[in-house]
Amino acid sequence: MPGPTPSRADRRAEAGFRWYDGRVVRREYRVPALVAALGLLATLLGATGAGAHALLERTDPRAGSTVRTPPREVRLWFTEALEPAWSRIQVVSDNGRRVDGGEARVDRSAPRLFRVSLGALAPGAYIVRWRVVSVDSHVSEGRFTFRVAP
Ligand SMILES: [Cu+2]
Repeated sequence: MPGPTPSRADRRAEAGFRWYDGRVVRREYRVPALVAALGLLATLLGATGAGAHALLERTDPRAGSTVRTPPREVRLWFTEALEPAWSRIQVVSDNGRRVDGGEARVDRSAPRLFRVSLGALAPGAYIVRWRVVSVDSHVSEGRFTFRVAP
C-alpha cells in the first residue's frame, strides 16, 4: 500500500481508511459489520441449540454419595428428553462385574428420566456409566460413582 510512511498508513488503516493511488479512501464497513452481526446471531442461535443437549441434572443415588441401603435401581434425570433406543446405562462394581438388570428404560410420561434396575448389591463401590442421545440427536456421556456401606 503506497503512503507517506508505512506507520501512518497503518494508523489510517486502523482508523478505517486505506490508501488507494495515493488518496485516502474510506474503508467500507457496512458489509463486514453485517457479516459480523450475522456471525454473532448465528453464535447466539448455536448456543441456544447447544443448550438442548441432554445434560445430567441429578441422580439417585447421588453422584459420589454413600448409601446404607443397597438401591434397587439407579435413576438419572437429564435436562432434555431422551431417545430410549440409543441410550444406555451400565452399572459395574469396582471389580468390573456388571450389576444392572440390563434393561434401562425411559418412561413415556417422564422422557427425561432414565433408569435401570440393580441386582442385590454387596457393600462396595459402584460405577454408573451412561451414554444418552437426546431427541435432538446429540450424544452425551459420563460416569459417576456411589458406594454402598451398611
Ligand atoms: Cu443438543
